[in-house]
Parts: sequence; C-alpha cells; structure tokens
Amino acid sequence: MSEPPPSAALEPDSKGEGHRFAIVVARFNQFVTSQLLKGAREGLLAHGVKERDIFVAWVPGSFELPLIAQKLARTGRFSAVICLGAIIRGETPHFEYVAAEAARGIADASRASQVPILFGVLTTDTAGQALARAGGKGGNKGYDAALAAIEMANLTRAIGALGNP
Ligand code: INI
Repeated sequence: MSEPPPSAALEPDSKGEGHRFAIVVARFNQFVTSQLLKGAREGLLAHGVKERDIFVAWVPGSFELPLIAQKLARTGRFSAVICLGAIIRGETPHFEYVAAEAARGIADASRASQVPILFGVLTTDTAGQALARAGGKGGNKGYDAALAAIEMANLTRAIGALGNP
C-alpha cells in the first residue's frame, strides 16, 4: 500500500496562542460597542490569547475605524486587527455614508496592509437590534469577529510558511 498523499488543505485553526491582536472600537453608540468589546476580549482570551497581547484603541465613530486599523496593521506588531462599531439607521441618511465607508475602508485597509482586518461592525435599523447582536439573543458579533481574527491570523501565518514564490 502506498502512503496517502500529504494533506493539501489548510484547516481552520482557532488556537490564539502566540498572536497579538489590536481591537479598534468606535465610541459612537458606546452602549453597544462596549458590549462588542467585552465579547471580543472574551473570544480572544477563551482561545488562548494572553491579556498582554490585546491592544485596544478607541476612535470617535465607525467612520474613523479604517484609518486607525490600517495604521495599527502597518506597525507589524499584530497578527490581525478587529474593528468594532455600531451603526444604527435612525432617521438620517448619514447611516448609509458611514456604513458604506466603514465597510469599504476596512476592506481596503486589510488589502493594503496585507494584515487581516475584521469587520465587527453592526449595521441595524434599531438600537434593540444592535443590542441583540452585542451579547443578547443574537449572540455577540464581537466574539465572532475575535474568532474570525484568530482563524485569519493562523491562515496568514500558514500561508506565509508556504513561501513567497
Ligand atoms: N458612527 C457610528 O459608529 N455609528 C452611527 O450610527 C453613526 N451615525 O449614525 O451617525 C456614526 N456617526 C459618526 C461617524 O462615524 C463619525 O465619527 C463622524 O461623522 C465624524 O467623522
């Protein structure tokens, strides 16, 4: 019998040991984002990340997340950056602009820096819907973003080890 071929798949890996993470969190709607931050911290710590390896930066609102995330990514000190915000529709079209720029800006920052930058930003019609996703009935989007950050950090490291042809 011949040996089976070596696995060519990169499996999801949720071990957080040995990684440093930055969290950028918006102060706007802080009654929601503080809960997202709590969830993100819990998610990292529950998967082996050390408290000293978590760095938190507050920004005024979600519109400001991409720039600070990109600056932190470019320091080279973090395996991934987690962005947390809560954009609640309310009565004004401001919502659309802030949500669109936060999403596009975070995606652009991640590709430009080549560091995973996670989108832990809620976009909801009401405060109740946001709270439900920040530790309420709908789980905690901050916790989910933390897990995704660990998985992306491990994937990035594994791909880096394949070399740079
Ligand atoms: N920022 C948010 O994070 N959430 C919102 O719901 C929001 N709304 O609706 O206005 C919001 N606006 C502030 C924005 O992110 C900037 O901080 C501000 O425009 C200054 O640049």
